[in-house]
Amino acid sequence: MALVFCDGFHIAFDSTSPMPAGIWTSATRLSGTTYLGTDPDVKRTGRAGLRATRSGAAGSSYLSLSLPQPLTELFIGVAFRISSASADAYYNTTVPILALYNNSGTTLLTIGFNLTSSAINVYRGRINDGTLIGTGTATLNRDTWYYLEFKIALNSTSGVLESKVNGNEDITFAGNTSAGTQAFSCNLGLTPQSFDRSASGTYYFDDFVLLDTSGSLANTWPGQPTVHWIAPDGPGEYDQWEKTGADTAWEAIDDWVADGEVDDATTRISSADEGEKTSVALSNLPVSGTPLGLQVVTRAANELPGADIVQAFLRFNDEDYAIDDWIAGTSYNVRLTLVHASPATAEPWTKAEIDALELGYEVVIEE
Ligand SMILES: [Ca+2]
Ligand SMILES: [Ca+2]
Ligand SMILES: [Ca+2]
Repeated sequence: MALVFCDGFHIAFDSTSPMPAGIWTSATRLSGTTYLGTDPDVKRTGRAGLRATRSGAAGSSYLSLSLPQPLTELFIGVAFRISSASADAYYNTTVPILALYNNSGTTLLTIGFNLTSSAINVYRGRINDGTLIGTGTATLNRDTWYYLEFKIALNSTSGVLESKVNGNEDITFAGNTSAGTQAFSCNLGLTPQSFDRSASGTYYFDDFVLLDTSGSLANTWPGQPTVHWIAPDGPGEYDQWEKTGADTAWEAIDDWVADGEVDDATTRISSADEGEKTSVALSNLPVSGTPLGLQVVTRAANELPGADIVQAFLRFNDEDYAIDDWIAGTSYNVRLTLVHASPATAEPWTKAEIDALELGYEVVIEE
C-alpha cells in the first residue's frame, strides 16, 4: 500500500441523490445542498469539488469514508477553504473539519478550525470533550484555498501528529495522539463528529489524498497534489461489449457529476460472454510531475446468476495488464482499484504512460 484513496470529487453525484455505496457514504447528511459542484468557487482543481454547508439547525454535514484497511500511520492531504462558519456553545470556538474513528465509532482524532485565531487545531478525541494536542500558527483567511497535510501515527504513548499548511510546517506534536490504535473510518465535512450539533457555515474541500507508510512509493508527505479524473474520451483497442444508451463504449461509461447522478443501467456496457473485451481511451493528465498513484473507479453489477468475474485491465504500449478481478454484486456498487506503480516497470507511473492508457474490462466465467 501507499496511496490508499484519493478523490477530486468529480464523479457522478448530483445535489440530492445518495452517494453510490462504496466510496463516501452518509451523503444524505449533505442533502439539500449542491455538495459536488463544477463552479469555480467549489473546486480547487480539476472539474469539480465538494461543498459542505449547514444553516445552523441541529445535525451534521459530512461524508464518511470506510478505510480499505485499518490504518495506524497515515498521511492525509486535503484542500480546504472556509467561506463562513459559526459554532454553537458545544464546540466553543473550534469547528471540526475532519475526524478519524475506530471500529467502535469512537472518535480518535479531530482536526478543527479555530474561528478566533483562524488556525488549525487538533484534538485527541472530540473537540468538546477531548484534549487539544496541536495548535497551528498559520492564519487561514476566509474564502481562500489552503492545502492541508497531516502526518498521523495513532498511539497512546509514541504517537506523532504533524501538519503543514501550503507546504509549510504548522504543527509538531509527539506523544498521546489517539484514544485508539487504528483508524477504520474518516469523516470529512462540517461537523464531522460522532454527534449532531448545530453549527452553521460553508466549507469547501478538494484534492483529497490518503496515504499509508507501507511500501516504497507515496509513503510520505503528499506535497500539495491535485487529483484529476482522466475520463473515458475515445474508443480503445477492443469493442466487444454491448452498448446501451450510447453509441460508443466510452460515452456509456463516462458519467460524472455534470451529467447528474450515476445512471447505472441507463447508459452502460455489458457482456455475458467469456473472453469478450472492451477498452476505452482516457483523457490525458492535465499536469506534469510524478503521479502518486492511479485509482480506477468502476461501478458494476452482475445481472446473471453464477460467478461471472469482471477482469479489469489497463492497456498501453500494445500490452494488456490485468489489474483487478472481482464478482460484482447483484446491485450496482463501486469497486476501487489502486494501481500504485506502472505495471510495465514496477516504478512510479509517468505522465507519458498515463496519457497512453486505455482502461478495459473482460468477462471471465468461473467454472
Ligand atoms: Ca477537484
Ligand atoms: Ca453510464
Ligand atoms: Ca490519453
